[in-house]
Amino acid sequence: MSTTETAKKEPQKLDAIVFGAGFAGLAMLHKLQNSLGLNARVIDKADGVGGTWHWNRYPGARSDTESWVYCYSFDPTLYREWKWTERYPRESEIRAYLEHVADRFDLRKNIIFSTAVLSAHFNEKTSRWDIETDKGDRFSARFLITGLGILSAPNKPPFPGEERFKGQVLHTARWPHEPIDFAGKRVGVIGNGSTGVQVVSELAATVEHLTLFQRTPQYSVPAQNHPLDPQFLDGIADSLEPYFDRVRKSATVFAFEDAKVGAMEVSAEERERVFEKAWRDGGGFNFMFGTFNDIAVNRESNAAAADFIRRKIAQIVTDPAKLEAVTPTDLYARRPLCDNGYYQAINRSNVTVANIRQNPIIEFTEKGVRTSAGEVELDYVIFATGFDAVTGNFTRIDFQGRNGVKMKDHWAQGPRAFLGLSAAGFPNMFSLYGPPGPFTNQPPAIEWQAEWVSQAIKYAIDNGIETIEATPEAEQAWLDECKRIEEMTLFHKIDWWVSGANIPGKVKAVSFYMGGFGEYMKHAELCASQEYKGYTLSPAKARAA
Ligand code: NA7
Repeated sequence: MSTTETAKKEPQKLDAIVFGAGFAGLAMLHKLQNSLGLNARVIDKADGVGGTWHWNRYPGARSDTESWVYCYSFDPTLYREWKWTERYPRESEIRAYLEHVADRFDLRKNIIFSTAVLSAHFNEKTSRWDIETDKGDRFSARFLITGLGILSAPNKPPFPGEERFKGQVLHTARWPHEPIDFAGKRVGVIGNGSTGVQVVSELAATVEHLTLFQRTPQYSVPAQNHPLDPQFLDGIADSLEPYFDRVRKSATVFAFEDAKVGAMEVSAEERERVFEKAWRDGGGFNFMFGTFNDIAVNRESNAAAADFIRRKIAQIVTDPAKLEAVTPTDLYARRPLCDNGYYQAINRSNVTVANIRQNPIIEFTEKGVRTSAGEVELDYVIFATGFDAVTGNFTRIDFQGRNGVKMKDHWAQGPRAFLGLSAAGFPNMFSLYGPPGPFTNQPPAIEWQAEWVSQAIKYAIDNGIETIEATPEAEQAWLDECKRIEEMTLFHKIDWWVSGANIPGKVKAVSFYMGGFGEYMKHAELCASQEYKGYTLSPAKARAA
């Protein structure tokens, strides 16, 4: 044993350890601590709760899911006492909600903040997880649950010369806690996904000039945000269980009802009426999944939706050059966006769209950014370039399962895990909203998974099971099922973060189960009801033998 090893702290023994203090980590800790009475800890590198919402504090940041379903439903009193103020909650309101949850369920005492997990190794001698942090803390935990988030490891593409830029460079997913006054400033925004669209919509009216560096134009529909009547929330609280049961049985776990007919099954007039209504009702997922049931799978239906949105953009953006720049022409098959006045912001005279597909960014200069069309002088450059999504946070921690197999090697050809929860060879480890798992509004799906995992843990404890571990066959069959379904969708035809294509060199992979959450729950319930079919359950005596 080396001197460094002898100097290490003694590991703290835990029943369970959870990585991440966002929606997943808090729900899981509540179950472990308050329902199962286990000795559990959460570790998070942030200095507060919130997960991705701890970091994403950029101007305009908010969820584009309705607040009343962007929350937990497991406790009727919690649901009734928390009054969301707007249809779509701002980042600060989501954080305040999660802080409230942490206090209400007395979770903080078991959360270790400002600490990054370096490694988590499965120890075959003890059948426990050995964890080390950047603070030198060590833990030995029987169960390991990750709530790492699929959209939290920032992607910041490198451009030459950034160090010589005299202005300030910011990334939306690592936004400073102090407010920044952009009044009178020249601001460049790189990226126009959900984040870039929010930043541009919020900042355009404040700044002196905004330049959007856009590579691929996107389809966005109005969010139609509005204040909420507390009585409306009380109405949902009155029938919480059936309401959330319906929400969870829908494909994407949003508040709207799934569409029942295909776009080509109705007349052109009816199609127009449905799209027009959805445009007025607001919401990106509503537009894609609440109008017709085949926008994401049928090219003709997809083209009809795309054509409708393009016509709407043309009614808002009056400058022909800008209109051409922001009008998408490809499939409407990325994550559906919605906005609070994005195209109106684009239309402003103090906003320029730099087409960096045509004229790529060459470098940062002292004064700004140089594209092949020339130099743009700027005070701030905001990277809204998204995330090393889905697997980013898994590959940044040194996870090692049985036989020292590293997660990043196990996932070299893309993520694989039974039900998105359990990778084969990684016993007693569960990943909430891990890949390949459901493609949904997350909080109600996450809390359902947290309950499922807590039941699996209880089952293991009650039945003297030392390790519960997905079989390679179940893992492969699940991946095949995810692939089969994804290949039926148009999402599969697009290069974006869902397939890993936004990160140069990353293997294109199947990251989600796109069969809808209702079907997902059936798979997971069947597994549990058949004594965790798809898992190998090893009793304690097997190890002793
Ligand atoms: P997204 O959706 O991945 O969008 C990132 C944007 O940044 C997108 O417009 C990209 O253009 C652009 N981008 C990425 N890399 C580059 C480089 N190297 N050069 C120029 N432009 C680049 O991230 P968001 O944060 O907006 O949203 C991610 C999810 O978070 C969202 O779906 C919500 O669920 C929350 P591209 O389209 O690749 O041409």
